[in-house]
Amino acid sequence: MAPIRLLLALCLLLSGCSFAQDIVEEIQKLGDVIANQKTELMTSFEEMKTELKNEVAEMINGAKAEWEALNNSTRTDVATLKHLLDTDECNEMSHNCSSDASCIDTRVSFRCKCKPGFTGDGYTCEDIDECTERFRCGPHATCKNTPGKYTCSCDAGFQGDGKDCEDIDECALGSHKCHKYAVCSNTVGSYTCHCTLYHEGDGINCHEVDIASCASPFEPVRGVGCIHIIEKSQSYETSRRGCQKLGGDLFVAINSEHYLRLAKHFIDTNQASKKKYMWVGVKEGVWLSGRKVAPEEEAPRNPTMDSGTCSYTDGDTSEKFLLWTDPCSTDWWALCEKKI
Ligand SMILES: [Ca+2]
Ligand SMILES: [Ca+2]
Repeated sequence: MAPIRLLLALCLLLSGCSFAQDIVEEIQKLGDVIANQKTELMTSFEEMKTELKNEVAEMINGAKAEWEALNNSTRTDVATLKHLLDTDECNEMSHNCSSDASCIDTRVSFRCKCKPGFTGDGYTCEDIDECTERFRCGPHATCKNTPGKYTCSCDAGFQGDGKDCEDIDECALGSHKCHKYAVCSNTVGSYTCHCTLYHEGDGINCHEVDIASCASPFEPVRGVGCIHIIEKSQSYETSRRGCQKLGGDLFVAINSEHYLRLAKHFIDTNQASKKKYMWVGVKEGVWLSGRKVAPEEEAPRNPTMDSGTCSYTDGDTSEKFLLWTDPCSTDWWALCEKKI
């Protein structure tokens, strides 16, 4: 490149010609391209060399075997050669290749080649432990070495083919082991359980705790919380404001069990027999906590939670406590709760 730079320097000195600089830049670019191609060629050359070395090694082994076969033969006439030429050691199973190798018949003998997944000279083949190499399996998967192969299986808490493993949402699938009075939260690779309000424990086992007292006019309901009913027919929003004025809000179920627990209380205390409808904390199919109404919480004949609808409890059911919907402007009583 030095003579070109000299030429450029001279050219600039004499006439300030810019085209010479362009030429130098082009030549430099060309130099870079050639350097890259050289690197690529060297890489493929190295690969070819390794492949060729292996092939040659196999051929030498084969030739050695042929040589030994000839030397070991007790006969020295034409019939010997003919016999050797006609014999297919691979088919006759008279070869001594490894059981993990393929036998290849040659003119006077045979050669052995380790099967894919094995390494060696063909007479002795060892399994390749693919699991020692990184990235054989995907993230969140475990590699297991097997003879000639390997397997990838997703770790516990994940599902997939071993290359792509996705977290299992145990809470959505219902495959969790949370207690019925616990809330399940999905995590990557696992999940957690937390006992619901007025229950305590490790989430797998939850037991009820006593509610000592509630601020008036709220009353304690075991396993549910502090509850109060406003016995005045008003719209959803007005009912909610009524609960809030008392320091609480419309009742929000943490899960279906929590809800059924309150229903049982209403049946036990004859509240259900009053056949009064009460607004609860559900608007357009979503509890005020943000939880969507579960299918088992919806009344079977009124399952639509359309826009502009709010939910009330049908206190007159004898076994189930289900949500019904009405336009939010309808006037019903209010079922309030106050967090302790
Ligand atoms: Ca293997
Ligand atoms: Ca999970």
